[in-house]
Amino acid sequence: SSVSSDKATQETPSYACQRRTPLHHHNKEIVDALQILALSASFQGSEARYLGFTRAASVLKCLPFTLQSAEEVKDLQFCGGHSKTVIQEILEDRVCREVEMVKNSEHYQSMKVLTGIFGVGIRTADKWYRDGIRSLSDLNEIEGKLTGEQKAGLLHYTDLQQPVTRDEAERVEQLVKGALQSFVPDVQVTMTGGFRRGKQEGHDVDFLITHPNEEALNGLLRKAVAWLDSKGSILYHHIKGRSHNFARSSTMDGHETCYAIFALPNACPEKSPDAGTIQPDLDKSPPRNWKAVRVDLVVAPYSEYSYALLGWTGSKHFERELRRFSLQVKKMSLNSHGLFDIEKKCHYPATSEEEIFAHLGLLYLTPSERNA
Ligand code: TTP
Ligand code: MN
Ligand code: MN
Ligand code: MN
Repeated sequence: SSVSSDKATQETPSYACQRRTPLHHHNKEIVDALQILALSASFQGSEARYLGFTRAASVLKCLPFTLQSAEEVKDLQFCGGHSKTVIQEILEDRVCREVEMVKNSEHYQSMKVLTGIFGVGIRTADKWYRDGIRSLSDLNEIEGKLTGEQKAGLLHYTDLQQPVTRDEAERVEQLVKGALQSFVPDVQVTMTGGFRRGKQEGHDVDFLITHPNEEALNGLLRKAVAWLDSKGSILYHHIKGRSHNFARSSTMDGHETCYAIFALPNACPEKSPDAGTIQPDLDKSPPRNWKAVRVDLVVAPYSEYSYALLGWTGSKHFERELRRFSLQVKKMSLNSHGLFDIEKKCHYPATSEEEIFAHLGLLYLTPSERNA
């Protein structure tokens, strides 16, 4: 009967792709706590608990007000009992004991460090943990067993832990465009991922590359990456070729993709008033004039471009919900190549993201409303 409980009982559509999820919201403290529990669940291999906490966090991101009393939590939709208990505890005590325990646990802390290495997933990290590995220095003992990707990840760990700023992302974009355009002047390059959703920083920079003439894309990624490599701009890369049997699975992505670590040159310093002053060089080692930055480059044929754009803009939870909605509600299989109607046995071509939302009977959401 109170105003606040009316707010909480407002209809929330059940799939995250049916609601607008802004980047900034009103319940950061609680969302952060639920996301720690989600991450911890995924570290323990519990997909169901990961989803439960992730869904609850995602619902709170859309609430148009800050939760204030435990009473308001009762009517929250799509929040499981466990999540509700966590939320109520935070509202009453400012902290949740379970979250504090997770944050202090050796498994969570080690898994966070180990999965933070480029090329290390949860399975690898957990296997290492069971072998007694706890920290980066422990990895020196098994250096010979690391993949090339993991060695590069370890070597550039400190840089890659630093968030990539929007300014840095734009300088990466100039590098990438320059390389691609030297081979195909009118190639289309779009920054996707978190930056397209409006984030001011990210863990990497994602790009989608296309051209109306599919021939122009043949071998382009390899040539552009080799060109950047020859200029010293690339610290590590591996290219996954285009796979042609992607249609079998809705979660597999078959686009040609380059996973890279760039050596991004520092921004030119602004001329300061004392630019001419001679500074004594006390430190003999020359300052490093670059930063290691993770970059993903994806090539999509023009006919699949809109699906690839939708699929690589994220967020990860938004993508997951979009595919779940397609399958469960529409009986359609969605991936970053296209949309297949399972009952009518037909594909739906699309020339824009708007068209894809329309095919699914969904209200169009701009990239900045997809921060689920
Ligand atoms: P990420 O770069 O991992 O995440 P992000 O850009 O949202 O956030 P961050 O700032 O941490 O970088 O992934 C970007 C999107 O690409 C995300 O929605 C998942 C999607 N994607 C893959 O990562 N791999 C794939 O094979 C496909 C099809 C999509
Ligand atoms: Mn990204
Ligand atoms: Mn990623
Ligand atoms: Mn990425």
